[in-house]
Amino acid sequence: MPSNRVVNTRLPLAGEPEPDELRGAEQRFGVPRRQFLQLCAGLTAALGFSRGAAGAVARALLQARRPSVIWLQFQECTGCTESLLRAEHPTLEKLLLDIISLDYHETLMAAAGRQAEDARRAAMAANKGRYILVVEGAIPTGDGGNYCRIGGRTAIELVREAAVDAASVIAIGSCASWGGMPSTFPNPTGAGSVAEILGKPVLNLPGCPPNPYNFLTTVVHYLVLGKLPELDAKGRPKFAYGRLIHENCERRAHFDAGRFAIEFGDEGHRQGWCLYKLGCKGPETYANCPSILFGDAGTGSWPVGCGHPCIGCTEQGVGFTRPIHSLANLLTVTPPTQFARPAEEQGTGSTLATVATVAAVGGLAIGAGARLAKNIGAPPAEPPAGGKA
Ligand code: FSX
Ligand code: SF4
Ligand code: F3S
Repeated sequence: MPSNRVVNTRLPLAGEPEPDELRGAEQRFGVPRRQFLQLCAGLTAALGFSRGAAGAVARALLQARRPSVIWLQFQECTGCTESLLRAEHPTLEKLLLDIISLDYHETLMAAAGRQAEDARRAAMAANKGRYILVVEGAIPTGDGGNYCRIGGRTAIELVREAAVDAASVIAIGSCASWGGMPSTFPNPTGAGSVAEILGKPVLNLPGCPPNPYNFLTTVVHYLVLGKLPELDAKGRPKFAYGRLIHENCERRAHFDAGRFAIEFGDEGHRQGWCLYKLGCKGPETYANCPSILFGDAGTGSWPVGCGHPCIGCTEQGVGFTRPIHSLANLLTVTPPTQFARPAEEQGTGSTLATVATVAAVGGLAIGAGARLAKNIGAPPAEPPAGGKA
């Protein structure tokens, strides 16, 4: 008689932690060990490491010394913190808050007033030269910095003081990366970026809000290799901002075939056609939104997937600068060869782990992996009825 016993066919990762350590991971992070290892494989692929490095990533998460993080907030809406806390991927926020030592964070700490000020100073002194400074929000420079004072001191003074003894500085969100929404014309408060105020490059994670998975991946890179990931000319990690949204968008086949939504709610919009003519800035915005999605809410959980044009929130000079419904500049025109054929409809979606695995196995960037995974099993389909634009 055939046995009903479920056989575990998963191949162990090279350098995978011992079963005892993995049991510890279950208790510590509150996720089954298989899910934990899948997440590590996803992080490994997102970082562009070879698949064999997933075991080392898992070990680093379990064994590395938790880096101290001091998180300052200035001119912003707290969306960066909110998006981190609302992350639903197997307890991403739990994992993140467990692998770092969040020693100062105004929104999350219980202390207030003088106690909070003392806590910040104590955290900086105790971790001198070793802490990661994360800054959320722009820094207002107008009127001598008077538009943002905390404990009587300006944001300019506070960020400069905290940066002196920081091992690394991360500007999280578009506000901190390049001024973001507070710097919208005519920028009455003189909102500027962290890099401008410090007068030196920092790691920027733009997005309004930024994707928390990119913050987690940056931290994991730091844990595994002891340094921050490679950056582009705008200080953004290449693993997350190396490709245009337009290159990995599930609606790209419609763009290539000339099928556009012209108005919200029209036939093309309802059919999921390209949003370029509604002002989508995907063709000039570098970010991995279509590949890693938001909130782990499944296929389509990103602005374009929900039917709204990308406003270019990660891109200085695009988001909060150009009118939302003006046409984007097309930085690239011809599609790479791995793109879906124009007649092909999108598939049924994929989990992050599937995407990561496909990307890693195929040796492709995660975005291309996502496209591949989304189209696996989706037969070529006739274009939907209705006129082309
Ligand atoms: Fe808000 Fe953050 Fe936008 Fe800014 O995210 S979501 S206004 S980037 O600094 O809190
Ligand atoms: Fe996607 Fe926007 Fe590019 Fe159209 S223009 S394919 S909706 S990113
Ligand atoms: Fe922002 Fe566009 Fe991504 S609006 S969240 S960069 S899809």
